[in-house]
This record gives sequence, structure tokens and C-alpha cells, in this order.
Amino acid sequence: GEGSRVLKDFSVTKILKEDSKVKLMAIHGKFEGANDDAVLLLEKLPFASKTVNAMLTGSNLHETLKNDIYSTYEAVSPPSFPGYKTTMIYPATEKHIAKYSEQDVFVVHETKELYSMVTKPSLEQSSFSLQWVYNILEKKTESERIIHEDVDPETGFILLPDMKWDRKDVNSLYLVAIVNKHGVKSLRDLNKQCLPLLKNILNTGTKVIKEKFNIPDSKLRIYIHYQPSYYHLHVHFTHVKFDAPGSDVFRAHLLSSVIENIENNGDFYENKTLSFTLRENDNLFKKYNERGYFD
Ligand code: M7G
Repeated sequence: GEGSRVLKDFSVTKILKEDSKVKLMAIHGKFEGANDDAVLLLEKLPFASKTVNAMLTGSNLHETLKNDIYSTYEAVSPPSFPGYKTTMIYPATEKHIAKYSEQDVFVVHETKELYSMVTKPSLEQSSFSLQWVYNILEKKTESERIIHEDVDPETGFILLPDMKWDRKDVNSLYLVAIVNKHGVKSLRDLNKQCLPLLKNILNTGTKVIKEKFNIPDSKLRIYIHYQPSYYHLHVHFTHVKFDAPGSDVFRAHLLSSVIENIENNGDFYENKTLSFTLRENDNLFKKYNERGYFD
């Protein structure tokens, strides 16, 4: 598609974020002759144990330090080995550029009242387009990647690889289950009626992952984000060994706990104060700020 234009024609406008720990860089840029902006994510790929020997023997090493028994090298791996993974967002909106930028972070404790007065009315403006979600549900894109599909309109979902996964390294497995049902925006909307759906995702998801990837549920982190970026209910399945972005206490709600909380009290998430972080360029941050929440 349009996004896969060659990077030869790409010029960097600004480095949005650099994370040397997870070896990721987010870049705002433009393609030659294009009016629209693009966001490019570069990410180093994990080494594969199967091919590590071939990679080593084919590498060119340049010594950068030698001290007693210690030496370091800059290594250039042979061309047949993947150097990095790139994710292209094109055309990128202001919101995408903000999402991937380094920003100051603030904690919000969202009461039931704050949700209905501040968060809910601004979701329309704050959130990203759900077009990619509908494309998956309508089998217009990524259909060949579907790992499991349950067509039930109320309790069904599509399980497929998350965009963040390289689809190779099972130790960093990252799948996402997208529900068929429309209109369940987020954790806040979950109640008794959703229990069959949530249980189906948990039970079927773990069963399928065991069958297809031989990963038991004791190795899985299964959770819902609050706030999500995309307000159509979806569940994250990540490998416990993988320190997935957004798996911290301010964002991840374990699906098993969500189910238990609703079983004990059907209105749990309608009434609960939910804490999350906002970044200063988020539209929602501006709404809370305008109301004097941070004063
Ligand atoms: P989220 O909690 O709404 O937002 O999760 P986040 O991106 O801020 O975590 C949405 C999940 O869907 C994330 O894990 C994304 O990596 C993933 N995702 C986003 N997009 C646009 C796509 C896509 O086009 N295809 C697939 N397979 N996954 C996506």
C-alpha cells in the first residue's frame, strides 16, 4: 500500500522518541513529494537461537574496546538476517505523532463522576479511528493471519498477532483478541452481560495458544488496557517473559481479575475509581487540565 513506499524517499522531520532499553526509535518524517506526514517506528529484533551460529560466522566484527580479557565489537550481521523491524504509519495524524512522542506524564484517578463528566464526552475527539479494527472483523486485512475465529455476534472474537509482535519469537508472543460486538468501548462498559464474552476470550484464547504455540496459560499475561488507544473492546495476550509496553499498573487490568470483580458485583466497573496516566499532548489531558484537575 501507500505506506510501503521505499524508505529511500523518506526524510526525517523529528526524532519523536528514543528508547535504548527496548531498542526502539519513533521518527516523524515525510516522503519525497508527499503532503502527508508519516510516523516510522524502528525496533531491533530479538536474536533467534536456531540461526545464531550462522549469524555469528557470517558477521563482520569491528573491535571497539580491548582490556585484559574484555573486548567489545560493533557487529554487522550478514544481509540475510533481520536487522530491525519497522512499523509505518502513513498518513499519520497529529494524534499519532503525539502518541509516539516523548512527553510528560500525569496520573488521573477517574471516579465514576469524572468519567461521565470529562472522559466520556471527549472520547469521540480523543480517540483514534477504528478503521483497522473493522478491517480485521470484516476480513479486509490481516485475514490470513487469523489464529482463531469465533463468529458468535455476542460472545465471539478474532484472535490474531498484534502489530507489535514479529510473529517469530514465541518468547515475545503478543496476540490480540478483538470482539465481534460493537459498542463496548472499554473496561468502563463491562458488566454482567459481558461475562460470557470475557470468559470465552479467556478460556478459548488460552486453549488455542496452548495448541498452536505450546504456551501454557501459566506463561501468559492476559489483560485489558485502560485507557485504551482504540475504543472497541480487545484483550492483550502477551508472554510473561516479554516486558510488553503498557503492562504496568496504570494501564493493564488482568482479564481474570476483571471477570472475578464483575462476578462479585455486576456494576463494579461502572462505579470503580480507575487510575491511569495521561500524557500532556493527549486530548484527554487537556480536558482534565481545563477543569483544573491538576491545579
Ligand atoms: P490499545 O490498548 O488500544 O492501545 O491496544 P495501545 O496501542 O496504546 O496499546 C491496541 C493494540 O492493537 C496494541 O497492542 C496495538 O499494537 C495493536 N494494533 C494497533 N493497530 C493499529 C493494529 C493493526 O493494524 N493490526 C494489528 N494486528 N494490531 C494492531
